Amino acid sequence: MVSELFDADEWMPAPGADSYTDITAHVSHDGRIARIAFDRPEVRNAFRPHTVDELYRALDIARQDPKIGVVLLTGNGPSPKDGGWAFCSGGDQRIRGRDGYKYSETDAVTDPARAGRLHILEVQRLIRFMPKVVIAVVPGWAAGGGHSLNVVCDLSVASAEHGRFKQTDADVGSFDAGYGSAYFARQIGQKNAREIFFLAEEYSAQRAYELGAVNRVVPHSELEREAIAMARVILGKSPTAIRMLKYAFNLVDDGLVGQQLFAGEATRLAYGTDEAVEGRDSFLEKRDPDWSPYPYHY
Ligand code: S0N
Repeated sequence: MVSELFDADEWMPAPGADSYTDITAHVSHDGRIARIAFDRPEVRNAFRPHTVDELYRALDIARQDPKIGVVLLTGNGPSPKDGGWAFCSGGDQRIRGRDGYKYSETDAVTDPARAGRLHILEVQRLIRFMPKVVIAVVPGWAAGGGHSLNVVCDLSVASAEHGRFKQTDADVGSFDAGYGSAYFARQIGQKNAREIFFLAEEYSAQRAYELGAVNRVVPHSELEREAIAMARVILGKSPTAIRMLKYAFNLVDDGLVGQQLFAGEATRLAYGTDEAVEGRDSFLEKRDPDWSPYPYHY
């Protein structure tokens, strides 16, 4: 069983799924939705570097698949130990060293090639920059780096019964000073974000909804169905409009990188115009371009 909430009729294994040990990856039968899940429920879906490598790979496969329009990011459960549910509890504290994380529990020492490599941040950027909607599907705890992943996803839906949130970074001396905190403050306001980080108190899915940290709170048994329904609505929209809107929402907070992503899409759209074709053809035909059909104002 993948997860108690997993509906086997909805999904088939994603490309490369067989090779994963710390996550599961599926696509819907029509190939349009990806479901990527942390699969370490016995540690509240904490991630080790190996987990992050797999997660990055699965997300990047989804990013490059032209049919996939929506990605669901979730955590499998419940824990076989105590029945607890988690989205993700952040970095695996058992293998954290002074200069980074050991690759896995069996590593004798921290791998110097990976030491200090905060590569969950690369996953955050991939979610943020991919031209598709990523929905956090939160069946239980979102804590530490898992809390930050919820922040960075485009939309979030949480379990009413088990969805719980806590930003433990200051408790364990490991802080996300990027999207996880500063962008979070943009989402829910400075005072609220500072309270969540400085006091590190647990808060409920309902409170997360009231703060604007999740979009919907639904009965636990409905969680994945609701996420799929949201994805299906989004898939009914124009892919170009969704992509431009995502990059427009990002732009103001992402500085020149945000502008670069938005501009890249604008350039791609411009390539499709007769005007741009005239520019290319005039060069290839070694003649002056004729811009006369193209007005300075529409
Ligand atoms: C999630 C919490 C609140 C759940 O509490 P609950 O329900 O009482 O369960 P527990 O009994 O505490 O946990 C059940 C079992 O799971 C283990 N476990 C839970 N979380 C982790 C974890 N993160 N790492 C390792 N093990 C974990 C428990 O130990 C327990 O195991 P057993 O049954 O054997 O006793 C609660 O569990 C909790 O507070 N967890 C820790 C949350 C936390 O502090 N996470 C780390 C925060 N920091 C980060 O995530 C940084 C991440 C990161 O990598 C990063 C991000 C941004 C920038 C840089 C970095 C970087 O690389 O450093």
